[in-house]
Amino acid sequence: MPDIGLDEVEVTEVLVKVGEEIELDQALITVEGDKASMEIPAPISGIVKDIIIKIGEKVTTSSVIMIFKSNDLNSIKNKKDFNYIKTEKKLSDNVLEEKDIKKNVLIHATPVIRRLARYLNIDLKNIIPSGPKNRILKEDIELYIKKNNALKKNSFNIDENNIEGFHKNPFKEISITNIQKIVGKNLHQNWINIPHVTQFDEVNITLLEEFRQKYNSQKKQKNNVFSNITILPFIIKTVAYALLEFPIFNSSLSSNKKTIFLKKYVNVGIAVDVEHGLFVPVLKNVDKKNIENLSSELIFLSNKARENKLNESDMKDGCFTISNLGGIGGSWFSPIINSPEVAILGVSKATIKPLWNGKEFIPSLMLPLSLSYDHRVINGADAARFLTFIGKLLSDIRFLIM
Ligand code: CAO
Repeated sequence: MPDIGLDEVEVTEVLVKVGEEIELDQALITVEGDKASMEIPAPISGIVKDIIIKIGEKVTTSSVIMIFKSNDLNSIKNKKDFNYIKTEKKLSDNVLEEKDIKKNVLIHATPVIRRLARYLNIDLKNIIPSGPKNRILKEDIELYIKKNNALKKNSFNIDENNIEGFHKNPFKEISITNIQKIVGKNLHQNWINIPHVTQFDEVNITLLEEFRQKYNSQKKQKNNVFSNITILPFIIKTVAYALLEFPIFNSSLSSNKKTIFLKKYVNVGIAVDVEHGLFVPVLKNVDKKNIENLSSELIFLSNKARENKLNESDMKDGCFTISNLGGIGGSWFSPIINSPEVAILGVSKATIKPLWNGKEFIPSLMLPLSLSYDHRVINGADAARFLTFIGKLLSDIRFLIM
C-alpha cells in the first residue's frame, strides 16, 4: 500500500481477481478515507497471485495488499523510485511484494470530484492535477473541459455550492417519528415472538366486482351525495363470517401460554397508512353491521387517521387485522400479526387472469390473499380451511346471506 497521504483508509472495492493478468497502472483496489477515495494502480504488470486484503478492511501505508507474479521486473514503472522486496525465500523468484509506490502514479481526488468526473464521463487519468499532493481539483476538470471542448458551452455548469454541499453531507438525515418508534417496536416484538406461517390463496371475485359496480352506479344515480363502496368492506364482512365459523382465529394466547381466550365479539382492525405513520383503527361488532355501515365506518375512521384524530378507543379491542395494499399495487406480501391477535389477512391488488373452467379460459378478476397466523395457536389445516371459506364467500357473495 503506497503512501497516499492518509493515516488509515478503508478498502471499498477490489477491482481484480486472483489469476487475472494485469497491466501496469491498472486499478487494483479503491480505498476511501474520511474525505478522499482513490484507486490504487498496479505497480507492475503480471498475474495476481494472491489478494491479501478484503473489502471493509483498514489499510495503512506499507500494508501488503496483493502479491503478483511477474516475468518482467523491468515493467515496474520508475523502478528506482520503488522500495520493493524480492522474496526469494518465501515465494518464487519472480514474485514481488510491493511496499511503496511512487506517489504520482496515483489518481488523487475526493469522492465528489470522482463522482463529478463519472457524471461528465471524463477519465481522471487525463486530468493534470494542480492541488496539494497532486490532488485533482474542480478547477482542473473545468480547465480540461475548456481545453478539450469536451462539452458544449453552457451544457454543464459546475455549481461549487452543490458540490461542496454534497461533499460535506451526502445524506439527508430524517428522524424517526414517535409513532414509527412505537409501531416499529411492536412489529419487531411480534416478528420475533410469534412463529408466523403465511398461507396464500387467490380468489375469483369477478361476480363480486360486477355486483359492486352495479350497486355503486345505481346508488350514484339515486343519491346526490355519493360514497363509493370499495372492495374492502366486502372483505371485512366476509372475515367476520369466517371468524364466527372458525373461533380459533378470533382468539388470544394467554400470557403464560397455557390457555387460549376465545372472544365473544368480532372486531376487525384495518391497517391505514397515513403520512404520520401506520394506524390500525378497529371496526367494532362487524358481524352485526351491514356492508354499507362498514363502508361508512371505514371512511370515517380512515379520515380520522389521516387527520391524526384517532383516540385510544378507536384502536383498541381488535380481534383480527386486515391489511389491504390492493389500492396501491403489488402481488403478494406476508403481513406481521398484530399481537395479541393470532392472525392477519393481507390483501393485494386484484387482477384479471385466465381461469380454466374445464373447457376454456375465462378472464377472471383474481384477488391475492395472504393469511399469516400464529402457529402456536392455529394449525396449517385450519388456516387452509379458513382461507378457503373466505374464498368461497368472496367468490359468490350470495353465501353471505345464508
Ligand atoms: N384489489 C383491487 N382493487 C382494490 C383493492 C384490491 N385489493 N383494494 C382496494 N381496491 C380499489 C378500491 O375498490 C378502489 O377502487 P374503486 O374506486 O373502483 O372502488 C380503489 O382501489 C382505491 O381504494 P382505497 O385504497 O382508497 O380504499 P379501500 O377501502 O380499499 O382502503 C384504506 C381504505 C383506509 C385501507 C386505504 O385508504 C388505505 O389507507 N390503504 C393503505 C393500506 C395500508 O397502508 N396498509 C398498511 C400496510 S402495512 O401492514
